[in-house]
Amino acid sequence: MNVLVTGGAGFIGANFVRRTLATRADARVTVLDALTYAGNAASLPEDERLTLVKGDIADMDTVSDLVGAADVVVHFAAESHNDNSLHDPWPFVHTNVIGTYTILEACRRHGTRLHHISTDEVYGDLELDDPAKFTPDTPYNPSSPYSSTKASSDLLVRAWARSFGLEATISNCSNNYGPYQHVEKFIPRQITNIIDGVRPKLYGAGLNVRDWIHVDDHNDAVWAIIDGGRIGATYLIGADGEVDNKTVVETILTEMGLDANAYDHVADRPGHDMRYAIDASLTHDELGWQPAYTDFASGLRATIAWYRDNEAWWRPQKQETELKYEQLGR
Ligand code: NAD
Ligand code: TDX
Repeated sequence: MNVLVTGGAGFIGANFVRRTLATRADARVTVLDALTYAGNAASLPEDERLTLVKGDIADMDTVSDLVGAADVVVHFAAESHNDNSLHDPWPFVHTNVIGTYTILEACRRHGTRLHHISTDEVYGDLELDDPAKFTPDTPYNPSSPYSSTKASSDLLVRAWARSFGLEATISNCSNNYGPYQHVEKFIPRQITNIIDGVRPKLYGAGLNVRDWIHVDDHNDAVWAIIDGGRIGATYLIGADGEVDNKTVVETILTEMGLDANAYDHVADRPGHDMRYAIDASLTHDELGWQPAYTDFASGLRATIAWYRDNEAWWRPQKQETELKYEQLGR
C-alpha cells in the first residue's frame, strides 16, 4: 500500500509515519512536507520504505504526481498554531485552504482515496459548565484564523465528497500531546522552560479546558477510519481527557520535582476558546477504536522523559520560539 502523508515532518504526521512503518509491513510511505519552521526531517526515521519530498501542498505540479502514485492520501499538512494565526493569518489561508483545495483537486483527478485530518476547534468552544460535548452534528463556529481555515478545509472536503463523489473521510481530533511536538505548543513549551530554569507561562487565569489525547491514540484512530470508515463520514477522536490549563502546568511542575505554584500568569490569548470536549462514541461504536492512554498523568510523565532525553531535537527551535512569544508579551 502506497501512503502519501502530507505534513509528515510535523508533530502528528511524523508520529503517524513512525507508527505506520512499525506496525504495517505492507506500507510504503511518501511524506510531502514544505519543512516550514514546524517541520523537521529529524522527526522521521531512517527507513528504506520511506521517501521524503520537500514541497508545498499548494503547488499542483508537485502534488499531482505524488497523489497519482498513492493508494491513500493522509492529509496532515497545515499551519497549526493559534497564536501565529493571530499574528499573521496569510500562511493559514495559503496552506489550510488553498493547500487543501489543491490536494482535493489532485485526488479528484486521480480518483485517490483521501483522509483529511482536522480539529475539534472547528466547532468553537463550550462554556465550562455546559454538559454538552462536540458531536459530528455540532454546527461549525470557529473562533481564530487557524480554526476558521481548518473549518474551511473541512467544508471543501465535504463538498468534493458530495459533488464529485471523492472517496474522502474526515476526522476532528482534540488536543494531542506526546513526542516530537514543537516547543511553541503548551505542554512542550512548559516542559522545556522548566528544563531551562524558566517559570511556566499560563495564559490568563488558566481555567481554559482542553481535551487531551496521546498522539498514538489519535493516529490509531486515523488508521481505523482508513481501514473501516464510511466514505463521506466525519469521525470525532478524543479520549475523555478534559483538564484545565492550570492543572496541566501544576502536574508538569510536580512531575518535574518542583513546587506546583512555581509558574507565572501572562497576558491572555485574544479570543481564547474556553473549553473543548469530544464525544467520540460514534468512532468507538462504528470502528471499535479505543484509546490506550487513559491516564493523562502517566502519558505526561512519559512525554516529560522524552523531552529530557531528546534535547538535541528541540534545542534548535527553543530560542527563536521564545523570542516570538516575547514580542507577543506572552
Ligand atoms: P505541525 O505544525 O506540527 O506540523 C505541520 C506540518 O505541515 C509541518 O511539518 C509543516 O512543515 C507542514 N506544512 C505546513 N505548511 C505546508 C505546506 N504548504 N506544504 C507542505 N507542508 C506544509 O502540526 P500538527 O500539530 O502535527 O498538526 C497536524 C494536523 O493535525 C493539522 O492539520 C492540525 O490542524 C491537526 N490537528 C492538530 C492537533 C494538535 O493538537 N496538534 C489536534 C487536532 C488536529
Ligand atoms: O504558553 C502557553 N500558555 C498557555 O496557557 C501556551 C503556548 C498555551 N497556553 C494555553 C492556550 C490553550 O488554552 O494552553 C492551551 C493549549 O494551547 P496550544 O498548545 O497552543 O493549543 P490550542 O490552541 O488548544 O490548539 C491545539 O489543539 C488543537 C493545536 O495547536 C491545534 O493545532 C489543534 O487543532
